[in-house]
Amino acid sequence: TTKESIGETVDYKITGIDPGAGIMEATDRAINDYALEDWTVVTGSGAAMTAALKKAYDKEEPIIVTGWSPHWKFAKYDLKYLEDPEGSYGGAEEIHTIGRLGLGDDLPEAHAILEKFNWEQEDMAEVMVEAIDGAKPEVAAQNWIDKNEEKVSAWTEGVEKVDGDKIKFVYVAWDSTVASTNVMALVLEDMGYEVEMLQVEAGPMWTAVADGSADVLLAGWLPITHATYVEKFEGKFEDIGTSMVDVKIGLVVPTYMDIDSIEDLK
Ligand code: PBE
Repeated sequence: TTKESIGETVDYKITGIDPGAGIMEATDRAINDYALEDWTVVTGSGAAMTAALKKAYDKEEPIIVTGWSPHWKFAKYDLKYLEDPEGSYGGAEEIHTIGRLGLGDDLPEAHAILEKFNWEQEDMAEVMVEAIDGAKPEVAAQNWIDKNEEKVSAWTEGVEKVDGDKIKFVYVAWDSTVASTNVMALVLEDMGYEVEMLQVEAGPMWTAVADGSADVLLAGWLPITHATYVEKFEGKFEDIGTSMVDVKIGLVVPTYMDIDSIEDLK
């Protein structure tokens, strides 16, 4: 008998997430760059992806998922990124805070805080792990804030409290984005804001900030992941600041799989 190819063992399927995610566009690029025309990328959601991963992992079955860091899955499972010699997924990415035009004039205190907002991957992972272990996201976020007063006060230092000004966040149900949005919502609430958090899909998230119907999004992954959105809405938003560096997207597999590179999928 001949050894089954990796493709055969996973039915030539890559488990993706929601269609508007930048990582899905990057995965289409990878299919093209590595000539993987026999493969399909299954769309779903972040939650469906992690459910499929858990199911396969528990049985030590092969699976290939679209993955990103920071993410709690790396704390829960032994996983590895497939090497990407073609660079379909870019390299070190950054998470940018993206605001609507005029935010600095209308809500200068919030703008000042958002400008200084930056934290480490371990911080975000801590919030995410606590949430996946059963805490409500806002509880996990508040616990992190309570343990990290110095980091939070570096963002709010010198900024005066406001009296019930309204600010609206848009976010996607990606666990990493849920974590950051909950933390910043609580920080701004503590500074006197009345915060609204609206969960949407990736395209509508960028559209809402670009057309001014929302104030801010915290999940602008640049320069590659959201390049298409940045180009589409050029001149219609403000890149307020970088909240995290050295983040990453790619294809992720359990370490028990005997495969190292996207090239091995051919
Ligand atoms: N992600 C998490 C998003 C950005 C944040 C990597 C799933 C995306 O692919 O667009």
